[in-house]
Amino acid sequence: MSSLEEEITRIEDEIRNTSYNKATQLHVGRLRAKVAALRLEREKRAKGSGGGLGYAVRKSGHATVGLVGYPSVGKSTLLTAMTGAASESAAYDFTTLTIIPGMMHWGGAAIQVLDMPGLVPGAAKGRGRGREVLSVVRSADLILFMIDAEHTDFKALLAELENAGIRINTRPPKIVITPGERGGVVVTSTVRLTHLAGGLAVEIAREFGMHNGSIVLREDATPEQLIDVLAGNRVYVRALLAVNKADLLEPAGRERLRLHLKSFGGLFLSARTGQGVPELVDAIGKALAFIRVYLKPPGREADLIEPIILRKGDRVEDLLRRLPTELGVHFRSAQVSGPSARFAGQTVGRDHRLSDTDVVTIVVHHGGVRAA
Ligand SMILES: Nc1nc2c(ncn2[C@@H]2O[C@H](COP(=O)(O)OP(=O)(O)OP(=O)(O)O)[C@@H](O)[C@H]2O)c(=O)[nH]1
Ligand SMILES: [Mg+2]
Repeated sequence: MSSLEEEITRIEDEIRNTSYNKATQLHVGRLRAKVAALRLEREKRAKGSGGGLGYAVRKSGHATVGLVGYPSVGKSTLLTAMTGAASESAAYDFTTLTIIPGMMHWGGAAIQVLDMPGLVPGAAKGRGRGREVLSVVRSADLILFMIDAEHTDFKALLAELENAGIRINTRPPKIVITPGERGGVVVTSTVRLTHLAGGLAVEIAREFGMHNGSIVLREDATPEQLIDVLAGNRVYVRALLAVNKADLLEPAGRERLRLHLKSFGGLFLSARTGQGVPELVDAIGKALAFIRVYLKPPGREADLIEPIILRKGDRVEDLLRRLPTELGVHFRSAQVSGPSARFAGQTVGRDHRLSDTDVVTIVVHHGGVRAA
């Protein structure tokens, strides 16, 4: 083990063994910042040595879902059940050694599903093909966690992703950091701080090499949240949980699992018999929050038959990416009618956020008005 790894483990142990209360708050916060800074260093080194090389997976379709779970929970069996793609399944661990893509369809959207090697504790530190798997997970639009009655330690899976900078079902913290040249670190907040009071924010910033500048907190953020913003390479991904092999579960076992999973919920299914699979596909489609946008060539009727599929929160620029490149290059404005427009035919720019069932006309420079 490298000394960097030893140092990380030592501090992680110390955090675990320190009871968290008012008196230790500052100390623990400092330790958390230190270990986060060291993890960042570890990532940099792994990349530098070529160790962080991801699998080459070409994203395709309207969104990508990553299957994440311990070995042998049935990820490959589910990929085949949902998409028809062949991915070997077998009754031993680590059957899948690379990323296997499949494609499924939901309400007009094509959804790419990625089957992956099983994840094991220590993945973030490079165990198994952990680092490669995690780099693919980072780029997914939705994570589907999968467990079964024999592999229920869902928290440990979450912790692996946490350690790799992946944040599940949460939004980015409302913190704005602006580095400066002099004057020290100035912390201001729009709310009363209960977790980062007493100079802790400044100390954490220092661990990340920030000695001057401003930190503006627009919520009562925790040390972890501040660390996330300072570290800067976090991704925020939605996730669903599937409990596989329901065909093997007695009602009592199912109830125990349901209690164990508590707030996270979880869809019970059997990848082998197909029971619960259509419901899962539906839940995935809904969670991906697709929207349909219709194009209207100028002076003509809108094509209300074939929508362009986008995601909730997408803007005109995301629509342009789906259209012939010349429209993006010569783009002047867009005219929008529908839920996102204040009035029919509103003229908007590239950063206008679109809504489901909007009708859009693209207006380009030179040659007058034309549309896709
Ligand atoms: N009873 C039952 N067995 C299942 C189900 N789904 C998968 N299995 C079995 O579980 C074993 C492992 O399935 P895989 O699909 O290879 O699991 P995996 O998660 O892809 O495993 P790795 O690739 O090794 O990570 C196989 O023997 C499957 O037939 C299910 O819904 N019910
Ligand atoms: Mg597999």
